[in-house]
Amino acid sequence: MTVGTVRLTVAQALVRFLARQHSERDGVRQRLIPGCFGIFGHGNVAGVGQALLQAALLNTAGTGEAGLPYYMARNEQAMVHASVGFARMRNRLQALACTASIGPGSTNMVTGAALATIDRIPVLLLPSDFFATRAASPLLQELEDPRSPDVSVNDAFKPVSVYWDRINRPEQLPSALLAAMRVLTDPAATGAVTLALPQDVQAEAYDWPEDLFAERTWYVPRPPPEPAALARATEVLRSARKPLVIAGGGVIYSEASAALLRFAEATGIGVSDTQAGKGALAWDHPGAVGGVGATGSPVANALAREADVVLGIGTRYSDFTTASRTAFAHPDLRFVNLNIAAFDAGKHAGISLVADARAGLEALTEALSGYHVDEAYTARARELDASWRPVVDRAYHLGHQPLPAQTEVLGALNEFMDARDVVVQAAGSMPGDLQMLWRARDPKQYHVEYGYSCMGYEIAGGLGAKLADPEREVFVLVGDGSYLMMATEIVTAVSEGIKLNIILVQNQGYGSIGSLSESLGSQRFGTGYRYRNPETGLLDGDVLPVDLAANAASLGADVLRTRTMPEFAEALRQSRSSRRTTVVYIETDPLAPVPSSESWWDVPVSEVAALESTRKARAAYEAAKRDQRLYL
Ligand SMILES: Cc1ncc(C[n+]2csc(CCOP(=O)(O)OP(=O)(O)O)c2C)c(N)n1
Ligand SMILES: [Mg+2]
Repeated sequence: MTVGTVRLTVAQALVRFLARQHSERDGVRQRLIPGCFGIFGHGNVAGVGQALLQAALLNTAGTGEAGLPYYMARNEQAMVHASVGFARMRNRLQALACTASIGPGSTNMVTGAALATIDRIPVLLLPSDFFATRAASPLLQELEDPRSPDVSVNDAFKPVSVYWDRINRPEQLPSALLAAMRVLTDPAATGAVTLALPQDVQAEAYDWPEDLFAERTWYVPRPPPEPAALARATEVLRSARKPLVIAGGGVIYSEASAALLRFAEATGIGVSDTQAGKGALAWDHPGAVGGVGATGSPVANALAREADVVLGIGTRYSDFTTASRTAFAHPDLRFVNLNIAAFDAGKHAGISLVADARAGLEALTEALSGYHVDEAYTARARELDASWRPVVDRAYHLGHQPLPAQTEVLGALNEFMDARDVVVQAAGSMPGDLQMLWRARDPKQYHVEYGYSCMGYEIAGGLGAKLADPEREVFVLVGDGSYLMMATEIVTAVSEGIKLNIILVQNQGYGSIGSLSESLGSQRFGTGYRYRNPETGLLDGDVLPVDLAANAASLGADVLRTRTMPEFAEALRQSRSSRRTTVVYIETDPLAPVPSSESWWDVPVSEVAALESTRKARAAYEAAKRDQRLYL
């Protein structure tokens, strides 16, 4: 058989290849890379940029060329966040590509790459690189390392990528592309995949075998647990008197909610959730016990303290989840870890149950047949829950004056949203309040990025989530601090007609870090947005004349300014019924009371200090630290 070739540039071959990749799970096949975000500069405008243009024009002309829709971003970090929001919404079965120019355009993506890798969300990054031939070095924006001309700024992607390659020769492209697709669709290995593309190589032509461009399907597996491991896990779970499930993001990505529900109903074991797992079980299911850990609910945290067996499903056990390893206090505590990644399944000396969350839950439900927690356990969970519900209701309707409390804003939004609407958040005081108080009714309703908790994710991530599921209304909650870091993608949302509801919560600074600082004896130093005060020399002067609502309007959004909770509720209705991206602006009191999670987070306090506030905080720190333990 003679194999034909087709002459294309490296960038044209890349685009043509990406347009023909598909993923498949449970018999559902879809485009794996359905689009590409980008910002052009000299590093990619004539290479990848030309290829994207050519593909778009040939696609429109009906030549049979598969297109790769292009979305122009305003900030490269933001376009990676948007891609993460997209892939998370698509349960990691689809990912977007991101093309950036050489130098700063590319390194702007490093933060997004770290976020994707930490959150285990697939994204394909295509930073541009200096000439492979070095014909014109040093280029504009080229790092010149006197020790090695082979080093480039794109080496900074290595520690934050799950796969990294530089395409210095056209011949290297096919195997790099196949490896990239494999890693993107491997649920145990996925994250940021980086293919650095020297700008001369992007434009270089080559005779590619036609087979490179065959339609390809990448099957996303659902590996079942190994029988012996299942037997070990079952034995430990059967012996449990006070077990607790921790549902992490893996439950949602695996679409295992129905299996989790059957497991919870069959065994009676309480199900707590993490930031990525919230909504895996609807909040009002009798088995749901709320968020666990440093920002969890006192219900889950009481059950966690008493638990003799913890069944973690699809969780990485971050410090927030384990309350910095103080959440669990039973002397004979054991962990069973159901996870697709052996790395996570092995944590806390647990019984490792490496499997897809859904397949693993189905197997566990069957293997545990006949097992049920006793009546005392169920009664305890019910009693805790009954005392917690009115606390949440009160926080939702505090009537705080003169400015409303943030918990009222979250409550009003919770009561307003439909089950299928999506709330997006990432950093500040809101993730904690949300994890404790949010009543999620759908597995895709709660979208809080808390692996990297990256300020600036909110609007960009919301853009990606909306792009992934245009039928759902997306409500982005963003603090004034995060807004100032990255409001850029409002412009992208406006230009693409991607409608977002953005709730801008103004509290004049870093409210979260302010209260953290205060609790650690650092007196809210440097956390408020204030004028420098000549009398104290500190940033504790008057409130600044900054108008973020006017800023949002200047970026093309409709803006609704609200001051009271009734005005806020009315603005939510107006925003929802509008077709345009709308910013609902509200100022809240950063000092308003918030219910306690009855938990702890390890942030070390100075061991010696000239300040009495620090010395007091250190004493409290040392007392709390005594409860920290290794789970062996
Ligand atoms: C990119 C980035 N820089 C710094 C931090 C540390 N940090 C966490 S929350 C926060 C303040 C967030 O301010 P804002 O968005 O106004 O929310 P608030 O705390 O007021 O609720 C900071 C600085 C972070 N998470 N991400
Ligand atoms: Mg703030």
